[in-house]
Amino acid sequence: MKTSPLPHIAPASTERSQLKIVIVGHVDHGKSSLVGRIFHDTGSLPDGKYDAIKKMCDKRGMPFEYSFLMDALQAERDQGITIDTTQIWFKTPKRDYVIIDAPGHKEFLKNMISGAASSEAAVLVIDAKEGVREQSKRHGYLLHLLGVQQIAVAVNKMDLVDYSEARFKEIEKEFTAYLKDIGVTPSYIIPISAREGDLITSKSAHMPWYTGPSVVEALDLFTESKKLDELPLRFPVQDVYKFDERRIIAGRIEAGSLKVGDELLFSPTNKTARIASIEHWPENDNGSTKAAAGESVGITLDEQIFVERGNVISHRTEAPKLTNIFKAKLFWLGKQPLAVGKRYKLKIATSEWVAEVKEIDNVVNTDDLSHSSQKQVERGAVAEVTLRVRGLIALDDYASNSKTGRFVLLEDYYPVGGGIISMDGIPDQRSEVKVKSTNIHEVDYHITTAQRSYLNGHKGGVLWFSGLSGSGKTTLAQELQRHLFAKGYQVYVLDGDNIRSGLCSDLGFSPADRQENIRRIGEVAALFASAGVIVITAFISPYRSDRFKAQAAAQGNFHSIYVKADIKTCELRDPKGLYKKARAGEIKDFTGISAPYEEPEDPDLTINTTKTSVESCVTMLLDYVEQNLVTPVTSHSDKPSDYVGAEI
Ligand code: ADX
Repeated sequence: MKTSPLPHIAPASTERSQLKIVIVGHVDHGKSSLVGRIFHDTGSLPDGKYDAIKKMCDKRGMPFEYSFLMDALQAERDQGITIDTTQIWFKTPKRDYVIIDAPGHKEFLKNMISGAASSEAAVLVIDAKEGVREQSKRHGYLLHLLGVQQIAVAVNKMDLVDYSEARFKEIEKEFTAYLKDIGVTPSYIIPISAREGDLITSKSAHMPWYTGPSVVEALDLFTESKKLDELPLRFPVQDVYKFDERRIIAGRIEAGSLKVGDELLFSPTNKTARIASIEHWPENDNGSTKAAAGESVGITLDEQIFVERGNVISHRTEAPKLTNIFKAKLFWLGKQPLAVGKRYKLKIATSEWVAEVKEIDNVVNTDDLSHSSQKQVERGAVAEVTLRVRGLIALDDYASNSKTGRFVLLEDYYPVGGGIISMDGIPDQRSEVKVKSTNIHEVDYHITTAQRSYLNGHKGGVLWFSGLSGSGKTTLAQELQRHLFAKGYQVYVLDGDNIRSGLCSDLGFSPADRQENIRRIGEVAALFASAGVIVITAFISPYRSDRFKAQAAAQGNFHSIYVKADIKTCELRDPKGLYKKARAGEIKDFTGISAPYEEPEDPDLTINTTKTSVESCVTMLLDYVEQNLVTPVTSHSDKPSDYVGAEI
């Protein structure tokens, strides 16, 4: 929580509308010339620039090249002299244009992928003589991946093919077919000559057969991302500020709109509250009681619920999906290949997670769109992958919302990949966190998780042991507890037999009773974990769905550990003589004999107790705890002393 004044967010210019575009294409297909030409023909060049370049060319006996203009402007931009990323590059009578990717702008992909720069439309340049190249296809695929839906294809250098309609049609046919396969329909395909100035701003006498718009006319026909207003509300929380007694939830509305009095749903907590007020930055305070996509606003609520950065606000209906797993089409930029089991920082809207690559489903060859199964994804490749996080993320299928349906992966703070989300075939897990009670007013605990970790020297978390009766859960839980306690850690064991004589003494072993048993343990364990304790649970927990609920309760602090031993071994061990009784029919619903055990599908750690000594098993568990729960304190402000007496 911050107590600083409202952040300065410059109000968006309201005078003229603006469209952000990207111009992409093969290196030699004439991007620079096109941009240079557009600048010139729209009268957008800085004074004297054209003459200066012309003079220089004449002096050197070179023909004038529009790309030189671009290079000169680019050089200035790179030195930070005149142009910044948000500067208007050219203007038409209709509106201003910002070019996100200037030719040669190396950071383009990173910026696009990270969402630092998102463009609303694109011009993809193809050389009429060379035709569609692998790189042209890759760019088409990338635009699709990055969510740019308005695309104009400029078939450049038509002068070199005698303005041939047949050649143009050939390229048009090939490229349209390719784009169709990836689900992209270009809005316009325009034959142009950047060098000669054909179809840049107006019709061309050289190509009377073409009746569509010129490049600039096509750009003017594109729409600004106003449509976002009409989508369901998505308001990712950027920060929560405290002024007097008021808490202002600040962020940028990515989609939809909201107004005072609206009932809001907060994800992933699934809490609700109404908007009491909309706070405006002094610069653009018009007293309005509503706000819409694209606006940065602060809101206050009618009741105090716990809200933090990364939460996504929506209306109650048409909420984002909640999931710990999703499929993605991803573009990989990392120097090291992406591989199954690797972990990266994941950013979706304002939330950050640690994501693990669960599967690489396909690596896509962008040239012929063929798929292959590979173990890793190399730099520059596109792949379909499954990513998993601990905890529930609020997100959308990319097809329904491009803002909350895209993500970035970072390694050592650098973006290494990004892409779009598909929830095809993955269930929404919101029902797992539904709260039945009403009129609940949660209180803010005032002591943060980070502060507790600082004091304890480790994080709180649930180590959820699951396995058959006799697999070794209790033995390992006790041994692990002993070692962690000796290190001075806050640790506690919740064990089946003990809990069943108290908290769960009313429960038997029917599926419904086991479900309730695990639900209670899951909630208790989550409380222990949020109190900063390492809680080890030793329960058979035979059903996947029940374990999942326990995981959801722990909100990201859950570690599933499969204590694995086959039924034969367990029966041989039979420490409590229960297998014998079960075989004799004296115990009904006995797990492994007359009741099922669903193996954990994707545990964080598997300990095979049939092959490994207790000592080695404990070593593995200790290593796991050190790696996942004991991290050095990174932020000075995690120190409790910084907060003592201070307003949080
Ligand atoms: S769970 O299935 O609901 O997770 P839990 O771990 O709490 O079970 O309890 C399992 C313990 O209860 C076993 O270790 C065993 O000592 C005892 N027990 C008694 N009856 C059964 C049964 N029918 N199936 C499994 N365990 C049983």
